[in-house]
Amino acid sequence: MTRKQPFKKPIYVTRPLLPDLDKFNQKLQEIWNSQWLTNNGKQHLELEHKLQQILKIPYLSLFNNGTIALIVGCQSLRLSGEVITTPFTFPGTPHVLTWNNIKPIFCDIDPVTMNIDANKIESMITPQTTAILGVHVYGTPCNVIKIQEIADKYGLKVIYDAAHAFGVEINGVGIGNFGDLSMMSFHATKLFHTAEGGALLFRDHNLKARVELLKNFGIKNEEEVVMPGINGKMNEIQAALGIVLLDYIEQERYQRQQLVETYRRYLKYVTGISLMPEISGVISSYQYFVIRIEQELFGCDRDYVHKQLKEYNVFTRKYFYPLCSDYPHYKYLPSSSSTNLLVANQVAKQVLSLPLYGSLNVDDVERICEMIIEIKG
Ligand code: T4K
Repeated sequence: MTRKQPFKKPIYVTRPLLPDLDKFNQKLQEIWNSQWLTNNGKQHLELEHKLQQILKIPYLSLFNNGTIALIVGCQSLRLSGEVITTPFTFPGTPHVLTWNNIKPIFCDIDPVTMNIDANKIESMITPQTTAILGVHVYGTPCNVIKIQEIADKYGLKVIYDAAHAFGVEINGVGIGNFGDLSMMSFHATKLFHTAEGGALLFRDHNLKARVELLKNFGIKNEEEVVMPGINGKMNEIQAALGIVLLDYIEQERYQRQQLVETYRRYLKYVTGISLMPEISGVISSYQYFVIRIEQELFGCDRDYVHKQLKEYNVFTRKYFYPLCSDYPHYKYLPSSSSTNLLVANQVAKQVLSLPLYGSLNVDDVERICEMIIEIKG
């Protein structure tokens, strides 16, 4: 069998959506004319308002990145002590707890959704627990109903890292409406982005004022600083990029959907590969397309496929390996033990995030699938 030809140019796991430069320049001209670059300017207000509508959420507050947004989110709910979370996520998630002087307690994950296993949360609650921090990994929603039931029973807050979940809905309800608040990331690698950026989404009117103070040093007015806030503000150039990109999002989603369908069509019958779950009633963010490779059935392991694909100029990513519970800062926590995290340890060795972005075409994806099948041999 002849080997498939490598791609001429590197194919990355993602590429940022970029607008027509002339359109962005027009926005920049507006900003130049206004001489207003940050601190709740016109672009900021416009983007905030538009996103509220698109994401179907009563309150949304823009930030300079998702991590600062989540740090402020924890502060706004006055979380302390211990927070139960998942080890199968980006480092930002547990680090946010650490920056708030909160101890992360790692709970195992569900073998299908790869999100925090709601059935295992209750056994991890202690008198120090103040909240549950779920992550909608790859945009797949957590078991939001069960998590809320547990939180209500024990008087805990619920906070979601929805970094991957732009535009996700459950039966028509925007994902930000679940829990006390959610964070979205608008990093360049996300479906919708502002180069760097993020937002907090919530329903409680009372939270709005506190979040706004916390993200602007706690400044109430020229003479009063009422709490130790931070600088979490999104600037006008970021916001303008977001506004211009909103016109491109639907096309980008459509293109990604075509690519995801192509991956599914090619890979669903390959022995040893399992695909991300499709959950009825859920609108996807098409943020990532992730496969799981089971070595015994596939014939070689995930690391081998990841390495071999580089030979074809395809740069996949192991989102999320290693587990956060294996980082030096967290590995000595009792909840980090491998016996507590059996599923997470297994999943982290299997996952491979394949290239997914709108400027990729269906032929490219077919070629990537054929390469994976060729590697299997
Ligand atoms: N929670 C979760 C669950 C998250 O996934 C993230 C971020 C956060 C919290 C924190 O939110 P932010 O504070 O970032 O708003 C990337 C992103 O930097 C990170 O935002 C994202 N998650 C994570 C899943 O992916 P890396 O370290 O993999 O990025 P990097 O630089 O290796 O980029 C990946 C690929 O993307 C590159 O191989 C090529 C392409 N790329 C990247 C950039 C930055 C481009 O083509 N152009 C670009 O400008 O973390």
